[in-house]
Amino acid sequence: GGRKPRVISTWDFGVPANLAAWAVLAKGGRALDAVEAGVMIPEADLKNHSVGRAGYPDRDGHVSLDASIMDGDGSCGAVAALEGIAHPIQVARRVMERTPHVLLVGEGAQQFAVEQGFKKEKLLTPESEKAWHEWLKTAHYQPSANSEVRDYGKGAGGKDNHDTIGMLAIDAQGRLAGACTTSGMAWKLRGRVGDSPIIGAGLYVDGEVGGATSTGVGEEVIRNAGSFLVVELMRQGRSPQQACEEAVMRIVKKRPQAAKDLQVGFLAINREGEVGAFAIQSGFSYAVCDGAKQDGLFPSKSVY
Ligand code: SD4
Repeated sequence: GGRKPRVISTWDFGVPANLAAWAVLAKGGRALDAVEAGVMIPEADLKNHSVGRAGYPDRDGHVSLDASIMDGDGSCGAVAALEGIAHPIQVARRVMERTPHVLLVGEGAQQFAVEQGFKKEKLLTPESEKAWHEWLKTAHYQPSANSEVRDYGKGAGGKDNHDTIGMLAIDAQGRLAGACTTSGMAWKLRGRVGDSPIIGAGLYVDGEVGGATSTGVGEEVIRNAGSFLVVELMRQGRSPQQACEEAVMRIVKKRPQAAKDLQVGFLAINREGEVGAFAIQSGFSYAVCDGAKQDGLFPSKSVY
């Protein structure tokens, strides 16, 4: 006990998300409640086309959401390819707390959500539908390159970088938790699942060590069990910064040609509250909120 609470999250939209988490932490609340409340902000944001309700759809026009949540004690829950439910992180938490399972997908995840009282609704916004129709004109999908809808060159201070939100928090009692939520890659194949709902890929938390989360091309993160790797490196004594750098370099070394054109970023915190971040491409930013400063936003270091 007796820790200084702190919450960190990916990208510029992490700043308002952190504030919602901070409202929980500042009252002495639980890290798990904080990260859930925090990531619900971008999930609800109609201007955010890569998380939640207003997320861009898959190739066939379905908005399909991925989310995971993990507590420092090893409890975790996730949903993947969930359609028609606006707050996948809440469903992920229900999977964790009210089922013997860790991950529910697709129709089964939706059925569970409805049984739990979540409203089924149409998520595709008029704006997202318009963007999808634009994309259909060429139907060009290049997952390895910086996506047409995400400009990784615009980082901290940039106008419209939109991406997965990954959030990690430590509360006043020293408990750690993390959450990650996304609509995945725009125009993906139907059924495609990224790293965000895969425990150990897009999110991993161990209360004795720290937590990590990722953003970018999920396939690369899954291949390398990214967030688990970051946490294991911290367990072996690396700082969060060193651990994020080593995990990114693992990805780059394995596929150096491909890595030139794609983005992966890691964000990590250890149980002392030290923070690290590293990405392949420049433009990744992360937000830090603690008792000293509530709206900090920092550019991550990167390979390129
Ligand atoms: C995914 N990592 O589904 C997520 C989404 C993301 O840039 O961050 N895209 O692969």
